[in-house]
Amino acid sequence: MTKQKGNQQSTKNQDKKPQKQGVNIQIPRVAVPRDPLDANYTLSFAVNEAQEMKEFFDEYGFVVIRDVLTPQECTDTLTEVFDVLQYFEPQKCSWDRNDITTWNQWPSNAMERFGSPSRPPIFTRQFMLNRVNPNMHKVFATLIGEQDLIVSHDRCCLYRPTRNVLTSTGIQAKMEHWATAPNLHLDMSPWCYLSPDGPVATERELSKLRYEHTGSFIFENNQVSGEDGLLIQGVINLVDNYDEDGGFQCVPGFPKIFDEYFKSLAKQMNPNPLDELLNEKNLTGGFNFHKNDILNSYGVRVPLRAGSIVVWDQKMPHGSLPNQSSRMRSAQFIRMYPASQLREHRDRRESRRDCIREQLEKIQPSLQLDQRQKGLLDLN
Ligand SMILES: O=C(O)CCC(=O)C(=O)O
Ligand SMILES: [Fe+2]
Repeated sequence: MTKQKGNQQSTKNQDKKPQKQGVNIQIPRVAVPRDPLDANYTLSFAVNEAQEMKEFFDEYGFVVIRDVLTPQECTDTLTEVFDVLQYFEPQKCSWDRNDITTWNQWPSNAMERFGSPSRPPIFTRQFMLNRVNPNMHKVFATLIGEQDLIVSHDRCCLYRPTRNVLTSTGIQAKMEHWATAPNLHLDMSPWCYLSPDGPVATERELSKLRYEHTGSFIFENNQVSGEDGLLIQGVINLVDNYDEDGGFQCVPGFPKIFDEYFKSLAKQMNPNPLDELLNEKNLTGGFNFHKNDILNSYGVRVPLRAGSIVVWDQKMPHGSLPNQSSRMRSAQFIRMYPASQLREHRDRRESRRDCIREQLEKIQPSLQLDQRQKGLLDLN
């Protein structure tokens, strides 16, 4: 345990004006066990190892579950990731998955800096099937302790290799400019989570959603409050991912000190965000830790196999580190939450359903969904 001071934080979109904050609390430096069979990977559990999975999650705030997708399902998902890059704007985008020398021009609605092929969520066939996959459902149900869940509709990522990359001139080059931005963030507002006004503030935001744009599904993910209880997010990994390939990182054990950390930070902010939640704009939604925040040095990479998922407590600072290898990284993002959280929102729920139905209609041949799968999509 080391005592750290001098934290800096920024609310999303305010990266350029960091406020210096001293958070005078102990941050534990937690070592994470590796897989005894292959130390390249973080220790993982099988889908059926419920007790072990829960114990690891309680201790570290995250856990890796292996073999949630088959190798074929990973391949099919990855094909769809490339389809987004290749066919979204065929007239503009010259991307060919089989020719790395073409991996330069991203579609205009991509977020290249974050390795995100599409800003809107993805609604392709295998992406939808992964969302309603029984293994996926089981992992979230085990950790949340509830079967009746709703699945999110979210983005994916593709991190290009940055070492020994074949270029159009035929040489193997270091492609530093292909590296993504390192980041550490929360997909929630700590102020909404801790303040008694949090539920009112998030309700105010959520009730505005009518899903005219699929971006509403992204917005929805971050609007949570302390009333929602345990919230869990995940990254489904599509390609074997080693430390140096870049990808998911988090601060193990942090959920245990979340309340203390952010209450301490709030006291030193002016105005105090816990008092001003209903008056100040931009206090709901995500939270970015500044790039110089000491908390970055507590980030631990979580390397994992293709077909594994890493799931974490939404109170966990997490993000990713850039690729430093000759292999690519690719993953699908996912969240599940109790259906009870959607039940009271009648109007929003109707438009949410309509939007999902509309997206499903575009998938041909159409998906034959059973009751359980429809439940996850809130279509029963
Ligand atoms: O693994 C990553 O790239 C980070 C993913 C992330 O931040 C998320 O899914 O919320
Ligand atoms: Fe995130």
